[in-house]
Amino acid sequence: MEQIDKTEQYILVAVATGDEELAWASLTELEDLLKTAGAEACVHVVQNLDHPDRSTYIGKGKALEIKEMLEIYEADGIVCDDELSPSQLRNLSDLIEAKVIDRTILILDIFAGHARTREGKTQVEIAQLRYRYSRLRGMGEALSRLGAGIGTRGPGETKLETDRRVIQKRLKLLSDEIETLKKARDTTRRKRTVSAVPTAALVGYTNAGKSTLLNRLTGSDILAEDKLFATLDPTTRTAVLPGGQEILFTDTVGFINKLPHNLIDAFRSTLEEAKYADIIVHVVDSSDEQAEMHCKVVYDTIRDLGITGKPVITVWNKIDLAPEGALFRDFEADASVHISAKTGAGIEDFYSELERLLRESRVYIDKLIPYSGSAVIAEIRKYGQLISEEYEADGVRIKAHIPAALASKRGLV
Ligand SMILES: Nc1nc2c(ncn2[C@@H]2O[C@H](COP(=O)(O)OP(=O)(O)OP(=O)(O)O)[C@@H](O)[C@H]2O)c(=O)[nH]1
Ligand SMILES: [Mg+2]
Repeated sequence: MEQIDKTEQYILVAVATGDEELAWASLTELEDLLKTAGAEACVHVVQNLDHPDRSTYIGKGKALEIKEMLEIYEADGIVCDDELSPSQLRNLSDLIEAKVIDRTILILDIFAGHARTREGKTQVEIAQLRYRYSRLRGMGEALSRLGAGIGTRGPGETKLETDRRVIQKRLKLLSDEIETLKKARDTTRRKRTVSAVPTAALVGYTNAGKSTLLNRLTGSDILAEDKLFATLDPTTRTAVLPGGQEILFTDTVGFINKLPHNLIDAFRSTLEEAKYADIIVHVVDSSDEQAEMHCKVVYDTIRDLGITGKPVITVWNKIDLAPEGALFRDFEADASVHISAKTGAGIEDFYSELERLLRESRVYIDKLIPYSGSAVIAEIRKYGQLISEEYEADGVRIKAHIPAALASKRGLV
């Protein structure tokens, strides 16, 4: 008989420890992730528990129910909406005698499929190998159940390594490579800082419309599509604002609820692009029912990355799709605008708020500060971005970008 290749089918499973609504919404997102990875969901299951079962994630009774459901739906396995511990993964896979995927494997799989640059691919492979390495011992059976689908693909469709010693060697090699790439990235960034052109970083939840906005602002043509994590590698493009100010916009990888820690660590150098920006442009999909939760995730993630103390302009995007009369508020932002990156509506407001914030934010100084002014020097080091410091006979020559408020307070402009 002819073998027909069918799309992998999964049952999606979540444990609700509080708000059940949130657990269902999170499964909807998990289904989007699964589709992006090229598989399909046949049914969603939520179990209410005080906390996930320590040894099997869901309760044993529930697991046996799911085992029956797997037969009825002829599904390939299940996807759990949290990162499972090595023993949860093993025990659950043994109980249901089928493939168990967790949220982390799924996200890593998508990243592997979307990485384009050498840095992106290396970062993903590091995250994947670290995840595998911590789960190899005693996991032979559960791993072999993964077969050849989700969870086994490295960047560029390479097969992921399964031997502990080989993994360790490979991790060392990849980490060295990342160090080299990081140096190159730092150099490029330093060149940018010296040129004194301000930078705005577009950050936001995945699929919010960051790349679409970058394309509109800079007339570029980078990939923007209705997929989660379409962008992995930061892209920087220049633009000139209506008032004549030149500016650099950087598009970055999107965030998601429960972003795997391995991934944050591995992607730190690209995620941190926003750390060196003068302004954060926070893009939100205002047509998404979960917009409020998305905002929270974005603020939590940027705080985790140490990106604080920068002016934030929140862009409520996709206003063409948002429900009429909906109220969008972000109390953490310094400015808020409503736009559609797709139709161009509201872009003028965005420009004028951005120009206002830029004026209020940072200025470039090149000053000789006498040695008696050490307190001022300390302030510049603390609050500004230092480009260079040279010790001369009469004092320290400092080149830096500093907050406009500090510059005027200390008479540096
Ligand atoms: N209707 C409408 N669709 C939009 C708008 N902005 C973006 N989109 C669509 O939303 C989808 C996601 O847009 P992207 O620009 O790829 O989103 P992103 O934030 O870069 O997403 P990732 O790179 O995956 O994190 C695409 O299908 C866009 O066409 C908008 O203002 N209105
Ligand atoms: Mg994008």
